[in-house]
Amino acid sequence: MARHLITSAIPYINGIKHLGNLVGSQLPADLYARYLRARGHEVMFICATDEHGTPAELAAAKAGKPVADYCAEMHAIQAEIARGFHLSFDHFGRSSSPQNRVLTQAFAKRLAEAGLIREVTEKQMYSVVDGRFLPDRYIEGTCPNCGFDSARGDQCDNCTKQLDPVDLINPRSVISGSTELELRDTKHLFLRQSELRGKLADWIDSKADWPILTTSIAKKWLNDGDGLQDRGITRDLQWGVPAQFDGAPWQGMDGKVFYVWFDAPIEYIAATQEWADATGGDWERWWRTDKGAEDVTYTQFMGKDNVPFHTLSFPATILGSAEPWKLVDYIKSFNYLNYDGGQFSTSRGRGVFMDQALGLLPADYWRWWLLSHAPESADSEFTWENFQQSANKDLADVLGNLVSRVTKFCRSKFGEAIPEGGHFGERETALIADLESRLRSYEAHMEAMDVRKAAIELRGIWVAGNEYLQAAAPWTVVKTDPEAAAAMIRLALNLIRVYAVISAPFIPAASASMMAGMKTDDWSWPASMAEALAVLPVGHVFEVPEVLFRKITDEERVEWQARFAGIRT
Ligand code: B3M
Ligand code: ZN
Repeated sequence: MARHLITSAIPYINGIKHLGNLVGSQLPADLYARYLRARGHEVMFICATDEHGTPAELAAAKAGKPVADYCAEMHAIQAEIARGFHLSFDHFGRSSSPQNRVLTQAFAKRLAEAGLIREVTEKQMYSVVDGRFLPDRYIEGTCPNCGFDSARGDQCDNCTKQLDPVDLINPRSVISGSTELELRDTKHLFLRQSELRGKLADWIDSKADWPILTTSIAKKWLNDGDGLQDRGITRDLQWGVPAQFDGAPWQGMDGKVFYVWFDAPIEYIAATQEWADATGGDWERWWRTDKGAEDVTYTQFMGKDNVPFHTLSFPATILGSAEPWKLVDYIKSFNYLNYDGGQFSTSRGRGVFMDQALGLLPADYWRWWLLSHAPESADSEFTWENFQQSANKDLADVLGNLVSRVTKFCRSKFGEAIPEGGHFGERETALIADLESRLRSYEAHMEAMDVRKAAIELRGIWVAGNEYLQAAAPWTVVKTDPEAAAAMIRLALNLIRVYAVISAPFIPAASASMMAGMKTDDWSWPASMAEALAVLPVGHVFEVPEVLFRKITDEERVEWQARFAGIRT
């Protein structure tokens, strides 16, 4: 059995994420982690909140709270919602942890010793009234590209153009609204990423098996973008990892912190240290190739906008340190999920956010729809019609119906135990052979992280069971040949356990209900279908489970569509 390190991109702390964020990193990472655990592998699944930078400071100010308090509260909320979605993190850390502070400073020191950090004095916007520099989102003004009057210092929300604070027309401070701004000199640390171009190119070239989406973005930035320009890794902010060297401020860096994108990926490692400190576990065997991590397979999950940071910047930190850290082996990236004819919008509250989704329906409905429509080869779109149709058909009509029909029929004709008598005929043999080959194909898709293909195959496995029952018709056969009907039902009851086991990565709560109904905790993955379909022996007691999936009504669909169209209150 192998060891797998899995990380999901760590969500920003400033607010609750929408379903598009969820399907782009945390949810597929959870699917993969659950699958690998079910196959007997040792898994370390890490996520965290990304707590530094201007978004956190500004959101805290808006909420009227000290930023540390704000982050602690939001972390607890995000952790609770993650539990609601059954995200099976081994640890959900915080980038503001003491572990991350120490590690981030240690990386900076190593990079400085390797000659990869230079000091740059540059001009930045300074607010006289606020008595401070205004990095990134602390400044707003008119977009030079589209004329939008509330463009932020780092990006225009209207036309999405990346901006520099000095590009803005009529700039003003977000803190005070003051326009009394001037350009002042400020000193920053720059990471000399360009020095690492050769190493990064060789490393990326060696990853022939990466998805096209990942490789194309990596190569674009490596070759013709400005992705490898030396990059400022400090900011004039208070909240963050202080730009210190051996516990003392770097000369001239007093009161400055590392840029949020410098410390955020380091948190993958630091969060594993947080886990180790909390549990007594060993983090080094996951991350240090001199301490056993050379046997680890490391997979990262993220949306496409995060790919440059994970294929260039973070590897530059790791490679530049010249220390034996584990580098990522495989990067699974995702396109965007759109919402009902437009985009999800956090600022305008357009679309369904994670907390709201759980208020409407249990997590498994969302997990199934999102994963079976994951934006892998292209952007995909959430529509309420599609969601209703897919939940009602796949979950209620196909899977849920099979479970309830089989268990209820058995209860009424044979009682609540696996019935004896009869034997399998041609139809059963054919079903078992069909399921066997479908299962092997499902496994192959899961191993390749082809999420949609895996969902299609799983649905095919559910459908095959239904079609078998339809054709075998034990409810008719029982009238003339009860022994033959008993054999069919014995097979079908065992099929419920098999479905629970193999479906759990997608729909863990429903799977747990199915297992509880079958009164078994034998979660062993089917090595062969013939054996797996005989695990529950004659006489094994079960009970009819509660309805697994209810249907979404047309009234609900219409009401929800209106409710989530815009402006979140
Ligand atoms: N927080 C951006 C995002 O949530 C950022 C990811 C960090 S991964 C180290 O999309
Ligand atoms: Zn614009």
